[in-house]
Amino acid sequence: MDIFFSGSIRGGRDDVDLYADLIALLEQHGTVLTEHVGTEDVETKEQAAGLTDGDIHDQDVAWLRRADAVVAEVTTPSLGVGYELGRAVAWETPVLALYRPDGEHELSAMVRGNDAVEVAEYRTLEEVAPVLEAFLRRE
Ligand code: 6IA
Repeated sequence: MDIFFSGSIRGGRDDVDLYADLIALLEQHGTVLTEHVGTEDVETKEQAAGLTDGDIHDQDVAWLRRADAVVAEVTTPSLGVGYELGRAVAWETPVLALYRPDGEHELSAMVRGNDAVEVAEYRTLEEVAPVLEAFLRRE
């Protein structure tokens, strides 16, 4: 199973270590196409590799199209994550949005109010592991 993990980059990197932990959990269930989202210095690395914003957009949309399931961490609001969720929903790719209610941002109604998006609230990694397993087992 190809899994697209979506998490904030330019929206803010406060949760990058959590993204890495979530990606490690997801790798137990399939191939994560977007491991770089959990890499601390993704921006520096990609700048060094000479990737333009156009390259990044085109590559990400291609991975998103290929994915069997999308898992997004949506606690840190991100335009890119919201865009990816919208495209995944339009393609009818199953989407799980993980949200920590203790954060400083209320979850967008465009995510929580979307029947095509499964929203799971959680506080700890231990809590989220069975949620991931149940979601991916269904897909
Ligand atoms: O708006 P955001 O940057 O927070 O959007 C984050 C989402 O867009 C992630 O889920 C990624 O799939 C995608 N994305 C945004 N920026 C990048 C990126 N590098 N590399 C890969 N995926 C990205 C930006 C670094 C640049 C300075 C070279």
